[in-house]
Amino acid sequence: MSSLYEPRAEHKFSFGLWTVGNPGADQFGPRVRSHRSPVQLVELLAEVGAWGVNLHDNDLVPIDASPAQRQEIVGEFKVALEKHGLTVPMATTNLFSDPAFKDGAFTANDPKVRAYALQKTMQAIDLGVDLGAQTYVCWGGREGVESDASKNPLVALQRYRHALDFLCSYVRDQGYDLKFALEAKPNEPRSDIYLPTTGSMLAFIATLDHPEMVGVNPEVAHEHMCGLNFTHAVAQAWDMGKLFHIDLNDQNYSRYDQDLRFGSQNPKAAFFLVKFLEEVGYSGPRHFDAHAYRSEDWDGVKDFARGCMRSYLIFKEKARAFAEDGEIQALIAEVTASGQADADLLGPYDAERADALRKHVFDRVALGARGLAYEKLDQLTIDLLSGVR
Ligand code: GCO
Ligand code: MN
Ligand code: MN
Repeated sequence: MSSLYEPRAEHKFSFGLWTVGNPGADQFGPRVRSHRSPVQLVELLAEVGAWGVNLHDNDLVPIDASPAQRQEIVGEFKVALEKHGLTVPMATTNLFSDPAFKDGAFTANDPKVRAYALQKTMQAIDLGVDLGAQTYVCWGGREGVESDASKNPLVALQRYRHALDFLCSYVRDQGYDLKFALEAKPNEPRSDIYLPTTGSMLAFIATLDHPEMVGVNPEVAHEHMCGLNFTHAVAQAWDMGKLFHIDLNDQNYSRYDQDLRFGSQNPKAAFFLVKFLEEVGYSGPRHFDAHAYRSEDWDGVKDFARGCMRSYLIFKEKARAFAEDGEIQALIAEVTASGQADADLLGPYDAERADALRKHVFDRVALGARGLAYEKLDQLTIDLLSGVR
């Protein structure tokens, strides 16, 4: 095994406590793995070579812990982080497990639930900042409905906006160095979740009081669940300067929420994603929001975590090979080649150029007849990815 594929701190690989700590319960059966404490999970992550560990408030501090218990738990956790050299780049709030949130949190119909959700999030922000987090993820797991009879979608959006405006102001007031990253998901656990795609989140951010404090945390599985191209969503977020964080995993298109090991299901899509992130110079955490198959014991969980990071690094190396492959690059250069005439026609708008363009005579038939060799290009990509090239 080459050291090229060994995780290092500079790669910024992180996992949530809830990912490697997932005990393997599903809708049809109970947990299959024993409980591991946050401190044990930090040890596990250090052993596999991760850089960061993320958490929901209640992954670390039980929801009914007393202030003294909270202090003790957080203290022990900090000691473990220090001992193993792990960092907490991101934190978030569990606004979906407790029955109080069965109708959502920020968008719940009951105003007391909405107020409680804000209180819980402020406390979780304090905890995250105390642990060093600079990104705060908001995933609206139960911000949705089974029936539109229960909630007006416009009112729900207004409530959502109020919550985010409130929390941004709170962070500003406290002087915290913290940005929010909104995570879209189309469904699960609700039938329909509000703001279902990264594109919806990006549009919503523009309506907030402090849009500069808010970006997105796109997740592979969430866009794939609704059949979308994840890399395209990430590209749009990047283009807008809003790619604050990313959740990497994998997912069969249109199935239930699977949280598979990164790159395991759709390696070609994972390759183009990694290629994109590396080529634009994304410098944030590479967070794996996935979990091991239910078939696994704790050794299997380590195999899962190592596999996520290894595949990322394999695709990173393949992206380099793609960029340096003469035949591949020649094909790309051929279809994108432009002469002076194209440059003249495609410059920025001015009246003269518009006039020239109106008068220009195109050989439309020749344009349509030209073969683009994308079959060849894609097969070369497959050859490259499968290691025969
Ligand atoms: C999911 C989500 C969550 C969130 C997490 C952080 O599908 O359950 O991806 O794992 O990312 O709650 O906000
Ligand atoms: Mn998810
Ligand atoms: Mn996620």
